[in-house]
Amino acid sequence: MHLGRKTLSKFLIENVSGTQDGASLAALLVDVAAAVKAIAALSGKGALGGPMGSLDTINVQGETQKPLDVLSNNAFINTFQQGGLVAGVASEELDDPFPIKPPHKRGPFLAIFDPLDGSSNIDSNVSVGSIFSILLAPEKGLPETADYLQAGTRQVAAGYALYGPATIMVITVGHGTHGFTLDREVGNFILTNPNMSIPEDTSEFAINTSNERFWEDPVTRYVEECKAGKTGARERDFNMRWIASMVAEVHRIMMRGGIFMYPRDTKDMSKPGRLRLMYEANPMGFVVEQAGGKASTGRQRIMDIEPDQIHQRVPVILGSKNEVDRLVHYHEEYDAGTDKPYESPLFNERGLYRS
Ligand code: AFP
Repeated sequence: MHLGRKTLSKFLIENVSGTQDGASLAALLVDVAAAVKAIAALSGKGALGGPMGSLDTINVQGETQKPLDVLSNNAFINTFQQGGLVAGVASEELDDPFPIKPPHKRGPFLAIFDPLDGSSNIDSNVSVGSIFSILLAPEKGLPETADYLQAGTRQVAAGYALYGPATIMVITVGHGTHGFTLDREVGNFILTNPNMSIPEDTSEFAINTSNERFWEDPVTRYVEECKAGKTGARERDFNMRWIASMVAEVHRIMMRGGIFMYPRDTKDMSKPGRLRLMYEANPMGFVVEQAGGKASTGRQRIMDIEPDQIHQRVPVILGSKNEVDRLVHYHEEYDAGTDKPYESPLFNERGLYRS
């Protein structure tokens, strides 16, 4: 039991609910936490909760849905519909956003979410998560798709939940990033990580190297330099991680630093990136920046992008400030034609195969 420690509700009352809009936002974040608790309970049952595997349905992304994708989506939608604090919702699992209609009450916000990120990991019992972004709704009428297409800088709140050994919820309303751990016995989120801070430097990178042949030169240069470790330009060894669950990668970076990359690649020229701007890159960008990190496409700050589609994809490079800056600089050099071609340490002055 954690009597005396600060619950999420107490934190929100003290830090968010100072104004009328703030009180509504605080109440909305309590609703988000309720959906997260429901999903934590569902995902925690594993195969005991019902069939695993895949459904016959395919979402708008062209991905086969899992039962837990659908249940998690329903958990968010039902919570938002009953809560009366949002005017509309958009989800990774829905083709189009939909407005809240009577008999349900509409509120002043728009909620955009990825109900279950990393769901390819469910069957192997690896951590998955939820990501959410909150925007202001138009003051009058039913929200239309165009109303959701706001740059990340206009988010009023964002965060994620990680369903790992413990369920963690990390949120920002623009005054730092704060982490809460679910006390399962009591059902409360407890403030365990106030004012999270991402170390500026790191020796850990995360990227799916199976895509290496499709990367642009600046990314290849950066990753090769990390892999060369002490024998290369960086003169220190790096470690690599890849979970294939963005929430788990971002949470690791929040806790100990690192850089996460899902860069632009040429694997599928119709997609300028793998990750989705509105419910992955923007909310994670907000959370990371509020913890002192950076989030970029390599050529532009993520949160400055003016969206043109609800399911828009973007390249994502985020995490420890100095490493993100370095990779952005490599993009600048590449675009200006001033970068040096990458030289494998195996063949350089000190390498095994000196020419
Ligand atoms: P889903 O939301 O469809 O589960 O996708 C998760 C994700 O977009 C992100 O969490 C991971 O970083 C990425 O997929 C991993 O994908 P790879 O299979 O390309 O490594």
